[in-house]
Amino acid sequence: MKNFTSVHDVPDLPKLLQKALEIKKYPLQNTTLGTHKTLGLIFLNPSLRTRMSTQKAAYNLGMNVIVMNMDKDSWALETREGVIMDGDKAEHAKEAVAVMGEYCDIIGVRSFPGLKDKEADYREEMLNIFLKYVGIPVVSLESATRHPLQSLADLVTIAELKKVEKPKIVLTWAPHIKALPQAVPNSFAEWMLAADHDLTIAHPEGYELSDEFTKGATIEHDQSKALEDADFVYVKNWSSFKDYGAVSNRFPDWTFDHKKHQLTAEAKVMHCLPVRRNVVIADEILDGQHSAVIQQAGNRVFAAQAVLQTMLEGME
Ligand code: AN0
Ligand code: CP
Repeated sequence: MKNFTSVHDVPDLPKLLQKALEIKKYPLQNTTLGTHKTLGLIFLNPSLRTRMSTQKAAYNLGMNVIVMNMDKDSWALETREGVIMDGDKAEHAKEAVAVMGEYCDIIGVRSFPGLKDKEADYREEMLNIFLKYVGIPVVSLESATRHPLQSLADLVTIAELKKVEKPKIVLTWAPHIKALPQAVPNSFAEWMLAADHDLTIAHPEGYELSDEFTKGATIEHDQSKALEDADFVYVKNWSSFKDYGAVSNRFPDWTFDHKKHQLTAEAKVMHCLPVRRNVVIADEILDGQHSAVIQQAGNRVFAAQAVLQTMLEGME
């Protein structure tokens, strides 16, 4: 596995999932695999879980880690080609990225979409600059359109908690006060379908995701109907793909609460976090016995460790 930017980079998905589950049982079996290897974690946007879990995973493999908060601590990066750089951007991403590649053996990058220009975001401008100029393997820490480390952790969590071979998994849109990326739901859909799971996606009309990610899922505009007999409910807000980045209607009645949960088959409730309580998911669910959100965040370590270990094994 040269890079890890989407499920399409994974040569054998069941094998990677098994590896993550095995690492969870024995996390310290390969503490020298990464000796004298450096992982760079480059954040152009905030993070709690991705930052800490990926760092922990690298430490479990004996790697050194350099965390760089580009948005706060570094020069503002230009990404456009051929521009006269007489504005507020001090450095072109081409040089910055190539330089970072000199200091590291594997690099992770988080780069959110601007949510203004659909084509630019879905072209994955920043991620592609890394892929082109860094010269070392790249791990996505959430790009404009995908969050593969999250999705792998979600797959691990479902594998641990499922009671039937093919559980009913529902990804439901929920309200939010801000315009959020489609990366988490895009990626979740893509990974669940690649893993041959039974996926229903519920959202109000106007919040359709790009069908590049959802082909094979059942789409439902009636949230209550979608939730019937669900074994897992993945709650997440996203802004409109069609009317790109817009939050035209907030649909407050889509908040996931106890009443909604009663429609399910005692579903486990998932969310990537951070979650706004009583906007996206009600207190009684997050504080109750059906919430899987902490286990899910815990599994981020083992997802990241499986990915880093696979890359390091490929370098031996
Ligand atoms: C981000 C998102 O929805 O993509 C990060 C989630 C991991 N969420 C927020 O900005 C609240
Ligand atoms: N779920 C997730 O990626 O969280 P952070 O944004 O805190 O890293």
